Amino acid sequence: MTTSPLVPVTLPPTVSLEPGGGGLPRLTIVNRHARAEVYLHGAHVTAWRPEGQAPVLWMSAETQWDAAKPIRGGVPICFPWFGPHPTDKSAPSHGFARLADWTLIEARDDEAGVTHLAFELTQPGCAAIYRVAVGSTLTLALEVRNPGRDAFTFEEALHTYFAVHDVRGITIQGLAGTDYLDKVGGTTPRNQGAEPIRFTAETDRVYLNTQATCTIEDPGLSRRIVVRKTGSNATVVWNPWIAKAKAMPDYGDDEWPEMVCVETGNVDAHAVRLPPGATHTMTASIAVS
Ligand code: TA6
Repeated sequence: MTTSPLVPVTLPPTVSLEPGGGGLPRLTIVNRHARAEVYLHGAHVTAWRPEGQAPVLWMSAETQWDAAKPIRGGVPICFPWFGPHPTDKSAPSHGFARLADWTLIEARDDEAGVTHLAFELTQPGCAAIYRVAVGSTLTLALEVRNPGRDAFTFEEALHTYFAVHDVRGITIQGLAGTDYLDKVGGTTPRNQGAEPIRFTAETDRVYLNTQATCTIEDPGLSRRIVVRKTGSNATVVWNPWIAKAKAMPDYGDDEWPEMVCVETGNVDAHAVRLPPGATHTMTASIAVS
């Protein structure tokens, strides 16, 4: 078994550690409810497949498995900013958390057979713990603590890539009537109206003031993916479509119909201001029906 200073805990029999893509350390979880994979690089969940289901998370075949680059697909952790850095153009898109090595600080199975992992990231001025519970539901929780003496403000998102049969055949329910910022070709305020979200072109939307549960209706795979959340006031919905897919080196030109991002976050006007000593927790729970 591979060991790593980033795994200073004893693993239960349901969890193994081995080199994954690019030799990056990967935890594999196999229990009676599901199978999952998590890289220490970015504490990045790259796979989750409940018993009897097709894979729920999408991964690009072109991801670059490089410790200096983000993994394309699964659940990137965007923190402590979302999108481009507000002032530093040299800073990585979506923050440093998904490029950092996180330390596994807990690994255990509960009495219901759900496997619980916790990862820690300590950076100057902030401390984050990311909890992953692998069962017939995948539950993710990002806890950010302010250890300092001054308040600080951050953005965050669990940038989840979901596998779908064909994005042109799905709908997303739950955001009817919700205001959003349309980020395609600028930033335009719009409202979703009564209709569910459908995809006919590049789609990049930040839905605001919403704590709603979103449901991805996927008739092609005869399933619904339900995304519940707490501690989050924004939901981002994204599909790059044709031109953007071609422009990304770690994304296959023909992969865009296979995925949709429904991202649980606090971004833009919903950035979190954390007083000294305080902790903020955001969770996403994903289930298939
Ligand atoms: O969540 C949507 C988005 O902000 C898009 O604008 C696009 O940039 C996407 O994230 C992927 O960003 P990345 O830095 O991972 O290529």
